[in-house]
Amino acid sequence: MALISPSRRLRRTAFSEGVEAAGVKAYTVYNHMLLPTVFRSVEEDYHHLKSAVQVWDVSVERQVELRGPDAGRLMQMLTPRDLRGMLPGMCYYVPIVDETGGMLNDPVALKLSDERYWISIADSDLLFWVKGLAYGLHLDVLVDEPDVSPLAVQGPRADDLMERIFGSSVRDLRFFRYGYFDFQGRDLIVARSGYSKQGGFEIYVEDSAIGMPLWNALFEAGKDLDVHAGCPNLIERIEGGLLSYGNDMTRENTPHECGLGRFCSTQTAIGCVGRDALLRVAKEGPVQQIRAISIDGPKIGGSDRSWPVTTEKGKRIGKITSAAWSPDYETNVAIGMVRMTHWDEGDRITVETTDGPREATVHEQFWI
Ligand code: THG
Repeated sequence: MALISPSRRLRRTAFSEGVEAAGVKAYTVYNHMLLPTVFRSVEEDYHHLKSAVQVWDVSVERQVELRGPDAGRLMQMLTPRDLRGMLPGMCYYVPIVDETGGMLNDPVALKLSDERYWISIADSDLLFWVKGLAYGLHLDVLVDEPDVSPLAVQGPRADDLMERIFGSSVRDLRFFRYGYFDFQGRDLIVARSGYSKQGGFEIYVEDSAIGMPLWNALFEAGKDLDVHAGCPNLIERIEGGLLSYGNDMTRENTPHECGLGRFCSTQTAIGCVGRDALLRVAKEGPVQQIRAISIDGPKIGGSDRSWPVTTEKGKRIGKITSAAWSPDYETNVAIGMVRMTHWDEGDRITVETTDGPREATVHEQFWI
C-alpha cells in the first residue's frame, strides 16, 4: 500500500510525537484523525497487551460535549438506553440511533453534572446530528468538540502503572466509573474503561499541552513494568466481542441486531429519537444478529471487505465483518452478522474468504 499524505484534515493528536518516537508502523483514519493500529506487529502487540501494560493514544475517541439546561433532555433524545439512573461519576455505553432505529454511533457517555455530558464517540460525525437536533428543536444547550484527548492504559499491569502517577486511590475505581485525579496541578478525569478486555483505565486529557508530559511520565514510571506504546488490537477485540462502528455495524443495523439490546430500555427511554421504530423491532425481535464465528483452517489474509456467509448449499445468510488469526485459540476468530436460521451455538456455515471458501462455526459467546 502507498502512504497517506499528511494534511490539516487528517489531524495529528496531542500524543503524535510520542507515538512516532515509539515506532508506530501503521495507522488507520478514525474521526478524521490518526489512530495507530500496529507498533511491533499485530501479534506481538497482542501478546504484550495480554501480559503487561500498554499506553494507547486514543485521541480519536473525540468528545461531543453537551452543556446547558437542556443537556439531559438532549442526551436522552440520542439513545434508547434509559438515563434516569445515570449520576455524575458514571460512564454508560450508549447505542445512538436515528429516526428509523439505525445505529449512528456506539459511544461511551460520561455525565459530568446535570447540565454537562461528554459523549466519547466511535467513528462517525455524530457532532453534526447532535448540533442539528439542538438547533432544530431550539434547545438551550451548547454542543461542541472540546480539546479533550483520551489516553488509555490497558493490560494486566495497568493498576500498578496508574498508581505510580495518580496514587493508590486510582485502584479503587470501579468499572465504568470515573474520578478526578491530579497530574501536575490539573484535575483530570480518569475512568476504569477502555477498548480491551484486559482491564485498565482511560485518562481524559483536557488541554493538549499536557499530552506529552503525561505520556512521558507514564513511560518513565513504567520502565520495570515493560510498558510499551500500544493501540486497540484487532485480535484481542474480536476475541472479546468489542464491536467496531463502520465495520461490524452501520446505519443499516438496529442495536438489537448488534447484540446491544441489553443496553436499550426503549419502553422507558422517553423522548428518544427512533423510539417508535425500535419498539416495533424489539417486539418482533431481530431476524439477523451479530455472532462470534470461528473459521476453520490456517490463518486467512486480512479482511478489508465483508466476506459472504452461506449455507453449505450456497444460500446467502449473512456476512463476516471482522476477522483475525488468534494465536491463543489457534483458529481464525471473527465477528459476523448471521440470519436466525443459523445463529445458534454450533451451527455450521460457509465463509467465502479472500483465500477461498472455508467451513466455520457459530458461537453464542465470544472468547473472552
Ligand atoms: N472508550 C471511550 N470511547 C470510545 C471507546 C472506548 N469511543 C469509541 C469506541 N470505544 C466506542 N465503542 C465501544 C465499544 C465497547 C465498549 C466501549 C466503547 C465497551 N464495552 C464493554 C463490553 O462490551 O464488554 C462494556 C460495556 C458495559 O458493560 O457497559 O467497553 O473504548 N472512552
